[in-house]
Amino acid sequence: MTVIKEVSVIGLGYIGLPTAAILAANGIRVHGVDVNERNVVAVNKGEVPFVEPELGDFVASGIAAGLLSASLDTKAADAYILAVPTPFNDDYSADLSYIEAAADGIAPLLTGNELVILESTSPPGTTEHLARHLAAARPDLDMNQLLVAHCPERVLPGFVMKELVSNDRIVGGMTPRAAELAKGLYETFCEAEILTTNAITAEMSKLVENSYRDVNIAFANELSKISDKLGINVWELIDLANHHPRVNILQPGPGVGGHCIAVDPWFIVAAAPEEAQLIRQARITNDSKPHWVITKVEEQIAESENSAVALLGLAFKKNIDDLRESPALQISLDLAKKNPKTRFIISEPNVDVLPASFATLGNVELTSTAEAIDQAVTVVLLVDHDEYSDVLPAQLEGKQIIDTRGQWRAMETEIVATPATLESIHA
Ligand code: SAJ
Repeated sequence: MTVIKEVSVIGLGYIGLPTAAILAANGIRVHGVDVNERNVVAVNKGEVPFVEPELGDFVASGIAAGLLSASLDTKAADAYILAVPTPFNDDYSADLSYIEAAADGIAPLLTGNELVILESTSPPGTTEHLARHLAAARPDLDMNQLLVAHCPERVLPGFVMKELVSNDRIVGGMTPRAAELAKGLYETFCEAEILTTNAITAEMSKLVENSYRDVNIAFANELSKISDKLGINVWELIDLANHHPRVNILQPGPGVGGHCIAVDPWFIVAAAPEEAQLIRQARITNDSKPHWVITKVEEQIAESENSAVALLGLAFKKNIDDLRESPALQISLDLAKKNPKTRFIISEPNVDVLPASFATLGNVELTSTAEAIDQAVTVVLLVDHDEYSDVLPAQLEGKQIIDTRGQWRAMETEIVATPATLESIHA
């Protein structure tokens, strides 16, 4: 096989559906496959079952052109792309069951010479595991004929349709021929550089990128604890240090959230537990930050008993509605459970209702930012949503402030100069 005309994409989520749609936009016939019937029905109607700018137009055009379709079962094609989840188990090893299930759907359709690409973020050795799984299911096929490659996604949610085209890609093949064929497929829509390597190096490159960020955020989070102990303003400290031409410290916060940076480093730790000391410690340091913030808030609660606390933000990072692995959510939930006599007034501009995990808690409510601040004695800023930049110094006067993101750092000098009541804890 040299020219790929038909592709089956397994998993129509945040990565699979954009990939399917952009392939269709470039003239390839694409079958999307998903276990969730709701997703299949939506895609066949030209709709997108989640929020991602520009994706709707691509899906609608693909369906209208007859180049994109979706189904619950896998359809035969020249190439298969797996974009299914790889969550981790309780012991931090990866759960490969979604990959295996996708492979089981592909195996009976293989005739030999097809290309199979794994896009899911995976521990080192997973592409080989996939190849062996397919070979075991089809002993009648020559294992050397199976063309299996790994091409990790690197796109940032919210910018997926642009970054699919503009980001460099890494393609790792089980064989050089598999890598070259996969490169040719991505060249149909990717305008940036496509670099080829072997499968395990491609797997590690993705994990290393996210671990690099995790380790650097852990450094910033450790600095915030040290600075708090020594009475230093950590935001000023980092700003000053970053004036050095070769220093670029990231920003501390209430912890690291999302389904990538808080997860991927564990795959490296599981693969090389003795060697991955720094990477493991970064995970521990970042995971300890929510508890540290909770302690700070509880110190304030103890000082002003039974008074209301405003919690600003629940999302895992600014200006999104994604609550997965969110430290802000964890902090809010734990505080409300541990302090039943305290009233917690939550603001989250990007959601309309509190998640179900709050349902049994009578001391929590969701309201507007202005109202939450107005009714609180202690104000805890957990996410740096743009909306919180509009808060005026006058609204915070007389309140205890815990700004875990440093979003109000500039305002602080203005406030601190006037009422002695405002105390900032630099998280
Ligand atoms: N964070 C900080 N301080 C910082 C930067 C981030 O506390 O200075 C926190 C954020 O608030 C958030 C978490 O880290 O809780 C992760 O946010 P992020 O914006 O750093 O990354 P993600 O998880 O949205 O996306 C990452 C990206 N990877 C890298 O930047 C190396 C993206 O390119 C990947 O495609 C994505 O992971 C993925 O899917 O793996």
